[in-house]
Amino acid sequence: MLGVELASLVERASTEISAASDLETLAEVERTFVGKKGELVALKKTLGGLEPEERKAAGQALNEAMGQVAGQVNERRSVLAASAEAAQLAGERLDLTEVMSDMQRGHAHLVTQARDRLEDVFVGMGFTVAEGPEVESAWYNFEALNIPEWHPARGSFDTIFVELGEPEQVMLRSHTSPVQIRTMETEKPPIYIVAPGRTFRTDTADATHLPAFNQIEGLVVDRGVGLGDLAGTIESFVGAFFGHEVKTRLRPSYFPFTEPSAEFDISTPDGGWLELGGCGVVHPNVLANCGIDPEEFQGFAFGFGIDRLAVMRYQLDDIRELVNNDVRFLRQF
Ligand code: FA5
Repeated sequence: MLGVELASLVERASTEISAASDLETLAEVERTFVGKKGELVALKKTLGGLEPEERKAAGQALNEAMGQVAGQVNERRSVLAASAEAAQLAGERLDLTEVMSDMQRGHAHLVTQARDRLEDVFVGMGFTVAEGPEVESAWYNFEALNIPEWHPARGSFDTIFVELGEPEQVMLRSHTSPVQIRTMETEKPPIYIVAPGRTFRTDTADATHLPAFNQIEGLVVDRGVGLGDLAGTIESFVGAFFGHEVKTRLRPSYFPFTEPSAEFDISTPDGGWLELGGCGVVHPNVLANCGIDPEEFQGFAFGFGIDRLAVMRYQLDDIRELVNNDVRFLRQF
């Protein structure tokens, strides 16, 4: 009789244990069956009326049943505890990507974009990128470039001097051409470099001038290169940067470090021309100043304004827009 009752009780207990979906329900089931006032304990109390032999066997069976139910409860408890912990962790997780997606991403300034693109175009043409310091000595900024102290061209660079050492011997570089000298001093031809960087002059800011602006210098030194290669290089670069509908032209000009020298312009959509920079065949004195034999090697060089190029490419009315730092303006590009 007791055996049948026990078996059905254990079965009921096991069904309820598996059905318990959280720890609280499970504790309730535990109390119902194996708690102090639970059904199995109640059954134990009925043993008193049995014969000693029967009581012993029934007691054993009851204990086994209690052990079985308690074991099942423990097993279920560890499963439920693990999933409760997982649920808690999931609830406390901080989704940082959600916070990030609410923020606005910035982008490079349009002069930086123009500079990066210029570098890409020239690297694609086989040039490497060189650089030099923004504070220069008179030797690199002028003398080695064939502009001695007495030379009138020195005045045309509107140089900002730094009060250091001898007067007018240390300056903020007024062009990127000193990088030509630094490169030729340390590298042997063939040389194919471009050198973008900041340059400074006492120019007053207006629609086409800034006192601190950016130039990119180009220098090629090799055997048998000349004016034709220079014109071809400028044309390829302008085509790659602006598109092939933009035309270039060279106008005779004068720079002490190139001979012959030219200024080069690009065509504007309104049918005009915009001066972009200077260029020419490297003067033999400049090669000789850097220990390169002008009989063996020739070269060409060019230097133009990156800010002016950005003005042209993005069709701006005024170069000062580039330094006003108005985010409403900058965000458009
Ligand atoms: C030079 O600086 C020469 N070093 C260029 C050169 C290099 C010639 C190699 C021959 C061989 P220039 O002073 O013309 O040349 O300046 C070159 C370009 O820099 C100008 O055409 C213009 O695009 C830009 N530029 C000059 N001054 C300013 C300024 N104040 N603001 C913005 N851009 C400027």
